[in-house]
Amino acid sequence: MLAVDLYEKRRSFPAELAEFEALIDAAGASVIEEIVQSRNRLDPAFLIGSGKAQEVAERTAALGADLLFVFNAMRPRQRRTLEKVISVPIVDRTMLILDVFARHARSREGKLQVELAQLRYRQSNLIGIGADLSRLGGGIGTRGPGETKLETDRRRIGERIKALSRSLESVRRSRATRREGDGSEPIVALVGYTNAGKSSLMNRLARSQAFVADQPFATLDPLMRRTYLGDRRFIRLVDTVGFITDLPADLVAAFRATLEELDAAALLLHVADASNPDWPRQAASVDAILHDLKLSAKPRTLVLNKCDLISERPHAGGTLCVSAKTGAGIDALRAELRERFP
Ligand SMILES: Nc1nc2c(ncn2[C@@H]2O[C@H](COP(=O)(O)OP(=O)(O)OP(=O)(O)O)[C@@H](O)[C@H]2O)c(=O)[nH]1
Ligand SMILES: [Mg+2]
Repeated sequence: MLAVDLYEKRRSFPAELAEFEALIDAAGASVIEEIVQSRNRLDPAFLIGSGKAQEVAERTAALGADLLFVFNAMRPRQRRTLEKVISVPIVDRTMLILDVFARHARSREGKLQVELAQLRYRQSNLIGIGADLSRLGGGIGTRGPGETKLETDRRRIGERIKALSRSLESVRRSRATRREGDGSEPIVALVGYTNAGKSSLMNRLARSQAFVADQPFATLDPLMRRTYLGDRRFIRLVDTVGFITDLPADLVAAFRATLEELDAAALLLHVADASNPDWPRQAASVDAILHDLKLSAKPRTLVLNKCDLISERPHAGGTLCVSAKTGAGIDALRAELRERFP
């Protein structure tokens, strides 16, 4: 794994690096060596400078690594020069995130969306595609032998993108009709950083059995459950895909339809993991993504979760502090929701 620390003041390098490793983990790979270089800026050609690139190439070969994960975003040019030096496939953060999504997609729509995002990313970054991606290098962001046939690959990618877009369209039409039959109770959507505990909170509030796991992007497909708030009041609660800093644009575009569930929501419950010291940065990322999705105007309530893990309440006046795990604060959350929807 290769990372360049650019000393960016508004970001936390250690937190983002840990997050990157969690993604690698969720993709089913493990890091055998971490190469971190500190620089003021990225090298325009090699990302890390040609001498260092050579060193990394030797290290990957000596360690017998299957892949090189690169933490920083690369321009196509930087990727190509690095690829010439490094003999193993190079996987960047976007490819890694797309890979985790691909592993976790269950619904037909989810699978189509991820594949579409992967192909678009490959297309715009001139990454070749092998005959069968999943067979190569353990299936993680692999580039495959198709690399040398970039031209035919591009044509094939273009055709596949068209076919996928058509299939997605028909899946979506049937979903839209399904939604029409739903009741008139207000929709409340759980949004937030990945792994914050949205699905756990959903399970606690709606007595549902959504999949919960201590890894990024456990949830991909939205889940809606009618939820009783007490006092004969109901809402429809929606669990959604988690966000992450610099969520790849191709992914946001591909998941736009799924995220449309958020458009229909009367309230967004922003769930943050209070036990993570990095939660304010994560919450800011969520806000930025909601802004990009044109959802800033939606009523929003911040809910700090995992409060069982912290001894001191964070200084965020009036914010709800709950634990999906122990149930602490859940009654107060229900009461707040009842007040919102009289
Ligand atoms: N201690 C503690 N752990 C929690 C709490 N809520 C969730 N967790 C744990 O946090 C991890 C992530 O929980 P999820 O509910 O899957 O989180 P999520 O926000 O749905 O995550 P994604 O769907 O992956 O974006 C799991 O290991 C949960 O058991 C909580 O209140 N306290
Ligand atoms: Mg989830």
